Amino acid sequence: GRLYVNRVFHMSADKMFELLFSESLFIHRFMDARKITGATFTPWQRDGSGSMKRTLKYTITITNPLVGKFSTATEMQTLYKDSHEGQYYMVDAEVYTHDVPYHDYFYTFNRFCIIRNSKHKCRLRVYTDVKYKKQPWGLVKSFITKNSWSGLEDYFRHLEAELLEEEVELTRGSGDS
Ligand code: YK8
Repeated sequence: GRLYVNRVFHMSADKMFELLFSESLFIHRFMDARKITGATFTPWQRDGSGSMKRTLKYTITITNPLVGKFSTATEMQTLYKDSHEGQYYMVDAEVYTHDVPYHDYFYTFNRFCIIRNSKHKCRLRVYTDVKYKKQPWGLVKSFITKNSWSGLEDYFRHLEAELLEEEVELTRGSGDS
């Protein structure tokens, strides 16, 4: 896998969790900017193991010329029970893109770790991996992997940039350090 984001942000761990994992204005604006439409979110619900789960469905707009312009997607998120409010959050997201070529072979696994640094600082780490449900032919596999990495890199670079913008908004005039 790859580590796409690994940086300290000038906001609390709670704030970061709220921005990314509630139906925040931030995430709605980010989805608009990525042309991710028709998003539905189930509420966070506790499962048998004590973790929390929710499911997102949306339609993504794809810029890769090899692929159709749109795909529906399902994202299943798990917030681990050993996450401690205010201190540490770990969320795994499995993303299935239903309408791209070879969609029945792979999905994307994203792991988000939000770690409290101090009252007004946290570290965000995003690790992503392309996972295979069945083994495709070697050439197909490298094709899928290569095209997934480029799309993911673009997405997480943009997410990081938008979080940095948000950080500026949040710290403006607050005087915290
Ligand atoms: C989520 C991974 C692959 C897919 C795409 C498919 C190429 C098909 C390969 C062929 C278009 C928001 C991606 C990047 C679409 C976007 C997905 C996003 C960024 C040519 C064989 C959508 C995170 C996420 C996970 C997986 C990404 C897809 O929050 O290349």
